[in-house]
Amino acid sequence: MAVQVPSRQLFIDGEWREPILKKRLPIINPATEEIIGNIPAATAEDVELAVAAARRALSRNKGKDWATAPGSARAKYLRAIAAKVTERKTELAKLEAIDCGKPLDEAVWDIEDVAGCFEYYADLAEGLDAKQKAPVSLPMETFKSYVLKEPIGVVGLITPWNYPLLMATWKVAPSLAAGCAAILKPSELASITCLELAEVCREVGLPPGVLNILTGLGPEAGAPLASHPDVDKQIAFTGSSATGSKIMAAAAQMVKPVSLELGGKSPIIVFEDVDLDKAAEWTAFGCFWTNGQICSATSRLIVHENIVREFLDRLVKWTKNIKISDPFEEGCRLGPVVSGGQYEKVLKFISTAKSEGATILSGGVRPEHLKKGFFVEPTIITDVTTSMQIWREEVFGPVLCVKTFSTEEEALELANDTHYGLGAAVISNDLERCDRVSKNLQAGIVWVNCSQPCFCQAPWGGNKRSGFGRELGEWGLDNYLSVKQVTQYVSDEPW
Ligand code: TXE
Repeated sequence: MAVQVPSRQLFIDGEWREPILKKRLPIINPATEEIIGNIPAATAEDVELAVAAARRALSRNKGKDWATAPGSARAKYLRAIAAKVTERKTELAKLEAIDCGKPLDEAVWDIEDVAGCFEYYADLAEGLDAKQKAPVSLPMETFKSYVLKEPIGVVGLITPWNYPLLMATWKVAPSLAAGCAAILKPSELASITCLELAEVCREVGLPPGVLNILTGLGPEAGAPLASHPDVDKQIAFTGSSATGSKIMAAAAQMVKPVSLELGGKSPIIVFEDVDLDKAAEWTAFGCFWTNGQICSATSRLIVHENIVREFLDRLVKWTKNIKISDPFEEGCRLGPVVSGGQYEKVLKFISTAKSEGATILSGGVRPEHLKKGFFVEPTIITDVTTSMQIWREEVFGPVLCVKTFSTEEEALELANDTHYGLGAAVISNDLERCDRVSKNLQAGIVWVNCSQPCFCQAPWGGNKRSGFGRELGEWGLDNYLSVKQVTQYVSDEPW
């Protein structure tokens, strides 16, 4: 399918600007391995311009700036962005699909979620006005106290490639709703739709400098943003634990807040009382959706020993029916992984699992009918021990590893046997047991009788090495607000 990739520049201070060093990076279609365009590559000099523009956006017009305007005024822009995104939905979905390899239908849902998220934070921006000056009850009548919620200021946002526009939106929408000015640095592996978001912002007349978008490499564009002294929140980040740790170290030098949404190795526990077909479907969905390139993918299956054989039979059958193809083909359910690097990484995980003694029950290779592109068959690995790399480390690919259990305690022990703590799923018809297990799972998100559904109203984020801070819902807005206490002495008596 012909998709025209627009040629764009960096978006700084409401305008398109060529990167100062004039560098550009190729865009590779992961389904064909062909170069289909290029993106501008920002460096520290461009970061300087963007941070200065964001600062100006917060101090324009003597107090009538973005930050101090009523939330309802900002909400109008967020709604206008949502409307434009909806208007351009099909085109944006095609650009997303060709850039990161996700099936076109899925990309359409992502873009719908993008519009929904801007709408949702428009509502919260409006609600913010009524929440100002919330009284605090004090133990002494001689004092009166209230709380102001104020935007943190200039914020840096660094995002990954698996849901390029949606992950950016999870940060852009609440930060703008809060009254912050933002600099977004999307992943160099999938930036096209974020640059289109810039065009959308230009078209709706978002005040200059409120959102700046700098594409480019992590060390060249992301690192200078993460260490810039004029950024107040440094950084809202989604990505790998290794990069998250570097960002946190840079922020620590300046004592700046960060929120980190990092990797995961999330478990899915399947008890013996389940409907096997339904449980197999959720298990497959939980691990192979978006090719397992989801931070919360439930990639460790912990299944009751009494049903393991029958369950795996159905799961393998299920995965064999998944259509793997170019994302634009009718009925495609799995496209390629995002890049050559990611493809090599996934295959290496599989070969290491084999060499450590695990069994590749199905998949593990490139599908025979696809000679080009970064395609990997959905892979199920058994005979896994808890010391193997495949059990411990995030693959970020369509790879499920399996262990069995006999008691609930054992299942929980296995589920919590990880440095990560992002998602977890439990499948059972016994809802009391589901409640009990949910309480004992060490994760920021627990799914019962499902895996991966995500709503912009509910908090999202992890514990342990999966990071901290919560995105989405009101928690997402709080990420970009600081709380000010105002306390007044209201007595005539001398203090
Ligand atoms: O991640 P990075 P990559 C995991 C997944 C994947 C691995 C590597 O396992 O295989 O990470 O992917 C920017 N200072 N996840 O290399 O490096 C980078 O440009 C500032 C899980 O893509 O973390 C991009 O915009 N920024 C994850 C963003 O960080 C830097 C999603 C993420 O890239 C930087 C993605 C630096 N020094 C990958 N170096 C999830 N949790 O969803 C890089 N970046």
